[in-house]
Amino acid sequence: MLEHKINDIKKQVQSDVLEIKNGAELFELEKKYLGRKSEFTNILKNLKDLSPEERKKVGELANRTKREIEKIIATKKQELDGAVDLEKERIDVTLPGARRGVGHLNPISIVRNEIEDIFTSMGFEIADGPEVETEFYNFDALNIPADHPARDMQDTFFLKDDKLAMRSQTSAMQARFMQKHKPPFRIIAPGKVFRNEATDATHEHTFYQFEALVVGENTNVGNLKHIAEVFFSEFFRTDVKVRLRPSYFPFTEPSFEFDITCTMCGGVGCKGCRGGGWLELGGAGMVNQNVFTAAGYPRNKYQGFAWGFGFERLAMMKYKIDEVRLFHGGDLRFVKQF
Ligand code: FA5
Repeated sequence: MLEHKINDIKKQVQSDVLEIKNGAELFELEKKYLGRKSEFTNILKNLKDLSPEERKKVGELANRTKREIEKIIATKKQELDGAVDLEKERIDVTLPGARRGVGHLNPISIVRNEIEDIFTSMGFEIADGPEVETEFYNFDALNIPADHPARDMQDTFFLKDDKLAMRSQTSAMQARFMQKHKPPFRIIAPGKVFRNEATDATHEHTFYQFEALVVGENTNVGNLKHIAEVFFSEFFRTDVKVRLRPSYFPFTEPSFEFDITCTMCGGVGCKGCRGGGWLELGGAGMVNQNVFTAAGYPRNKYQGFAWGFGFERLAMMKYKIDEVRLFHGGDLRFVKQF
């Protein structure tokens, strides 16, 4: 009688377990058949009331069956665990891969990296300075008189405290660097500058310049021209000649407008250079002695040259871009072309 019951329970477990779909259901099944209040536990508890022979027989069967039921449950548990893992790890190798968006350098950064590479290969150091600048470094130390129009609100972004301004040229780095270093040295100072001007295809209010500053006891215009020709030939990967035209900047004496042979026609004359064969690039000159004295150097002991060029204009020439506002416009269709 009891033996039948035990065998029935086992059969019941065998058939019930087939319906189990998850751990919670399996837990319930285990409780039902082996739990404290289960029929099976009850049988085991009452074994003591049987005669010794019967107790031995039924006891053996009950214990064996209990182990078997435990095994059925353990096997099911393994199966369920395995199934969960498989589900988690399932991959459909035929699906197209998830494309990761890769960042892109803005052409300004590309140009900046290239400029820095060329100059460091020529033994230049790279100097960095603040974008919020004092009037002293942006104007006074550069020999720019108090009544110079560049100091007007229309040209320069002054901050609330009007002794501070967003620097309007990287030349502001000249006195900063000189105060802390003794010649000879050669540096470039690349960075962002700001001007309060109406924008058009060739003018931005925020743009990048790089200053070159070379100071020694005998540095001369020939050095300026040579270094510039080496740099521009490397940068444009073509033989570039430099032309200096007289100009005026308060912080250089003499001062020059700086032209290079047209990179599109090599100087013969084309549409890009309006037939002239030359492209205007920026300002340059020999450092004015007043700048040296403002930085704490003795007058007439040193001489040096400086120039300031715009990154955007260089990038425009290199990549034949005809609109400066594209660089900071945030249009991915533009940036992704580089
Ligand atoms: C200067 O800023 C002088 N500091 C350059 C200099 C340095 C002269 C050292 C002598 C010695 P200028 O204002 O011309 O000069 O600007 C230099 C270059 O910056 C220009 O040739 C041009 O390439 C770029 N630039 C000027 N204004 C803008 C603008 N609004 N948008 C884009 N690029 C500009």
